[in-house]
Amino acid sequence: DTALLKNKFRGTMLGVLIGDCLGSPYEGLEKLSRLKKTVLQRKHDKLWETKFREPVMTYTDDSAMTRALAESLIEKRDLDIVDVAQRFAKSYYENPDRGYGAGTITILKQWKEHVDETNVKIPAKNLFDGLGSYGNGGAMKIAPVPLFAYNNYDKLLHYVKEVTKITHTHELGINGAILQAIAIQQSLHLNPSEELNVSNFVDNLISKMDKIGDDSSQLYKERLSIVKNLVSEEGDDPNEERVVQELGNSIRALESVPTAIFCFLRAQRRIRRIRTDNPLRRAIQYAITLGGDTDTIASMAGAIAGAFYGYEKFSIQLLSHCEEWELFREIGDKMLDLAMSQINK
Ligand code: R7I
Ligand code: MG
Ligand code: MG
Repeated sequence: DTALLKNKFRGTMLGVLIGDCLGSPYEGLEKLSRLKKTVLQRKHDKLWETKFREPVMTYTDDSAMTRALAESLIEKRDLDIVDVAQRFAKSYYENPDRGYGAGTITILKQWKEHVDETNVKIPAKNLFDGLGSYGNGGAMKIAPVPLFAYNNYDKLLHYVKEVTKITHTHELGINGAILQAIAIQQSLHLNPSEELNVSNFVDNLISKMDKIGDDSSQLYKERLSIVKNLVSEEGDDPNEERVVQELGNSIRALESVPTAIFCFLRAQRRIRRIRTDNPLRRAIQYAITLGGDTDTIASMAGAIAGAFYGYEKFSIQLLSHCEEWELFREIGDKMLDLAMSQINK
């Protein structure tokens, strides 16, 4: 069904953008107090439901790098990591104040003068005493890859690794990007008018991480079992303290990708003090209440939720408050054309 797929591709790109724009004012804060949750609720009521004139909410590195990766895929009609690196560096120098991670900045600066096949992979390898970064920067920008390879799991794995390694070579950083990409791919294939089978969703992720079979994928598997336990808890008040303690809310991939998946899954049903019938909004708003790396966790949860529910769950009022939202929607459309041309090849 092309109409549904078009919706889902748009929803994925816009989920990245909206989660990032809404989450970034809270980045680095503690999990929100009850009072702050009420303030957040009112602010989001206004943003999602009313039209008003206000400076547009700007996006951060998460959306900037996602956009650059998508535009490279669309232009080159395949993954060309040198072109991707050039675009990452270009968009960094156009606006260096989007909150990039320190390690990523080091890489972008080394690419400034010239990038080619011989030096594209070197800066990432040298980071953190040669261990490479385990930050969530690989996962935060991966959404275009599950769109590109939406029907092909092996291709997804291969492309995620190829593109992630130019910035994140630590196994935890790469597997975090793989997990986020698989979660988006799974969402793209599900029918949003049917109730989501939450435990199937997690079990599929667990078995795919299991097949990867290295040490760090085991750590992700453990986190995913925690996700499953937390999601199955009854009541409408998921204890944020425990969620943060057991899953994390940090800039590390291991402490944020499973958390984002949890936010998406838990938002299938009511959450106390988040008053909305819209589960996509609930996922993003809940991610923000956890504090920590809010732009990235809300953006990753937004991408998974957007891939599941599609474009229609975003209100036009909200979209119109976000920088370049029309461009992100258009990128979704172009990614769909590209993905289709790949399948028919
Ligand atoms: O992963 P990265 O691009 O950062 C993404 C985050 C998101 O939250 C964005 O919204 C933005 O705020 O930044 O950037 P990296 O610099 O690769 O990783 C992020 C941080 O994780 C680093 O600056 C380090 O503080 C830490 N880190 C490590 N510390 C020690 N040893 C990552 N890898 C290591 C490591 O191996
Ligand atoms: Mg950011
Ligand atoms: Mg962040």
